[in-house]
Amino acid sequence: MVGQGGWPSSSYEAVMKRCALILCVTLGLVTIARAQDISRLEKIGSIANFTKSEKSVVFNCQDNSQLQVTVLSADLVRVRASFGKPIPSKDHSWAIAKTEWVTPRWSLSETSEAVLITTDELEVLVRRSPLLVEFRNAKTHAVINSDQQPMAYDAKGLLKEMLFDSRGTFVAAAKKLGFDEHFYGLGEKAARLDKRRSSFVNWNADTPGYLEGRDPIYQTVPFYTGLQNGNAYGIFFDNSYRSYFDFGKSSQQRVWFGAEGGELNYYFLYGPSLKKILNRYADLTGHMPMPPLWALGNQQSRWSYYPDTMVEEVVREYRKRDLPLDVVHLDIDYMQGYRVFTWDRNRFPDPKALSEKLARQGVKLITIVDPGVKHQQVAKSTAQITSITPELEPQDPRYYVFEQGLLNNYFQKRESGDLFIPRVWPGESVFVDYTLPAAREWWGSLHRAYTDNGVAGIWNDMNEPSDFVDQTGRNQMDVVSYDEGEKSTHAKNRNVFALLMARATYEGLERLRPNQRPYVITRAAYAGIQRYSTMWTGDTNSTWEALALNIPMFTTLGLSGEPFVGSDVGGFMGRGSGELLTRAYQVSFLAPFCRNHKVIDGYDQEPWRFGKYYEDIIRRYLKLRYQLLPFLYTTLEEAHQTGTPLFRPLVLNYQDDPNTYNLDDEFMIGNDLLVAAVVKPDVTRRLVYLPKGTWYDFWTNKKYEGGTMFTADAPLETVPMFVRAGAIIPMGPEMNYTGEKPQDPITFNIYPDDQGSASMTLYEDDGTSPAYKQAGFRRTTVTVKRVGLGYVVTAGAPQGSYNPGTRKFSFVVKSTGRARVVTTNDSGAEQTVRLN
Ligand code: MIG
Repeated sequence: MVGQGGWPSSSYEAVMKRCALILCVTLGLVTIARAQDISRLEKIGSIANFTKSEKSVVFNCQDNSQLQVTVLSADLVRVRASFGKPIPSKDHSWAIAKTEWVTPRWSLSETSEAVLITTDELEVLVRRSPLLVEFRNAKTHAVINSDQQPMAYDAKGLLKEMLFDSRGTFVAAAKKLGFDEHFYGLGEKAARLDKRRSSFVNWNADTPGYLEGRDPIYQTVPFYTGLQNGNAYGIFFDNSYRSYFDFGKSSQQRVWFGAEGGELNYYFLYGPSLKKILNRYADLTGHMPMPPLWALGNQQSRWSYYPDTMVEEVVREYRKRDLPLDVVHLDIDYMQGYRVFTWDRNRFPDPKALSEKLARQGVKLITIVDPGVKHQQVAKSTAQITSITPELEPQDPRYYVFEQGLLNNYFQKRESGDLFIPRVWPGESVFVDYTLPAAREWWGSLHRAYTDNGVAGIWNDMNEPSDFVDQTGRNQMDVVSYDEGEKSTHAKNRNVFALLMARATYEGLERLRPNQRPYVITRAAYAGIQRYSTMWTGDTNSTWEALALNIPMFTTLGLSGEPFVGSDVGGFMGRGSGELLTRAYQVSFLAPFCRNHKVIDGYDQEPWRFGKYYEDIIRRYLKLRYQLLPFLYTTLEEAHQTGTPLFRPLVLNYQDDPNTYNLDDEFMIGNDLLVAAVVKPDVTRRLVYLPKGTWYDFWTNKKYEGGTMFTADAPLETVPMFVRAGAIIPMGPEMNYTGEKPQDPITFNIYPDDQGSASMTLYEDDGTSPAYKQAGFRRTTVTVKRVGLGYVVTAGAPQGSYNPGTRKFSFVVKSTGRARVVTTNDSGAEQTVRLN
């Protein structure tokens, strides 16, 4: 079988791998090697004078460069430089959610050597000659981060050959590398957790079958945190051009970052805690809205399930086998000739009836939507063009999406004025200029083709944007985007394409269904994506190496402001096995996005496909996920509020503990649940590290003293899991889909600490509507104290206007096995329970 777009689908993998290799060699290696020596670049001039305004200080340099330092909050300062010319008046970023800050108290002082800007938390010392910026703790005056050389730019065009667009000017900043400094973040990277001694490029790229070390891959999040001696800071280099980060790889002395154009524009965030930085970063680039509760349900996908009866069959199988399922995904073959916003009526004669049938079984539909709009001959008359006709018959010579977009000038063009015509799944295609507000609105509204048919969420793929003609993006360099009137080219806009497409999608779903929370999944992204979309890690391999990468990738995404992440469970490309699939579920059953997905020509990979032995174990973990929903949802809401992700590296909870700094095969959910997953074959035991404190084995309730390593049993049936003493883990009934049953009873599993105390605050809301934004939630704080030989449990008066009604709370003290069930009252009064 030969697929569309010229890809023989039977050898999809082979073709993609060969492309990947060529791309790596010709682009990656050559360009990175040349970029390494940034000390050759022209440095910013010394300070001639400066002016102070309400929020900023503008430094005028002897070479006509300008540096602006703006105080946004006591722990957030923006640094913006322009070389050889004044800072432009246009100041816009698609990533930034908050531009109006209440300026905190700050002061300025100067000496002959330097100018000092002081807030309650930070000191920014700007040395006059040479111009060097240094950040210090305002209280201790300890240096947190300082320039290793003055900010620089490529005045002489030394790096011209390296640039994707030779009209750009390379800009860079260099920081001193701490002897024991560790680095986290940068979004989606096929790399270990601690980025020290490695370097990266950001340029959104379609990279099927990527291996560890492949760089760049799909997303760009130019935000990292540095951690030294328990002190953390963050740097968000908000520049969407192709960018570079080097954490002490090319030099023992410095960390540097730079970009192939645009401004040297970064935000400095001071902790000292990582959680505080993530909170501030979420304020700056946007908090993740609450996704619908069902998005935490188990999801199943395949390239591709069709026709409709096949989709029903998959769901029937799930139900027959008593396996939980909330969502089925439709990949590209549901469309009529890969035309987005159409249905293939032979395969899906009545999508609405299908979604209704599935809904009766508690299952939702998600459809894939690619950016490529089929380039199709325009009709003679424009009479019908503006009417919405989502159904397209196979013989229909017209395609409403192409015609409307063309008529309204929404498609990307080259500088010559010609339409830009990439080749993707529909063959010759066009892309929308999502920087145009009207085009975004139009694109969003097109989703009626799905919402009218009961589709619950949208999956955005190929949005790097991928082009089969040339995956590097070089063929797109002269594509112009409106970009707020700037008419800028691909060099600036590639990395924000997916962000804007996701935004159009999210806002469209919000308009089409105002009472439901939108749900979007994306492959590519730029910083700020969390405002609109959740994400998955693209085309992974069904290998142990790829599974091992899941953990540092999920935790790194969490440390980069993207809390809702996941990976194709079992891996996308290649063969896989029952053991691999089972171990993959033991990682992903606690990931926010838990979706099994498989390439077109791979082995079937649904949970039962490798036999009953594996299926039974997988069932146990999926059931446990559903029981843990009250805990997961509470932790998800914390991510929404504070920017602290659910799926955490240990360092996020224990940043003073050096044992956690490069721990790649353990993770935590929230503050309380630690998982020592198995990501190697044939394992029955593994070494586990528990941070200082007391821990309980989740399965046996056996107590452990942390701060040490030990060997834990880890047969295929049992992934080692531990609960922090002092925690309470709320669990609901077993379910096969969210909402199948009310959360009744809720069992509060109590793990007392050494003083006999424990506490937690349960978060609940209706799970679907935006009412949570207006206090439509319920928070119930449960506290436990040891009194004499027993325990006293207090369930505080709930806060918020959401009322789930009367139900049962069950309290179980895990250390003693004592338990009691009470019926809650509706009235909102505090309740006290004794466990003697
Ligand atoms: O060129 O839609 O990452 O999940 O199944 C491949 C087909 C396009 C790539 C996605 C994958 C999806 C596949 N897509």
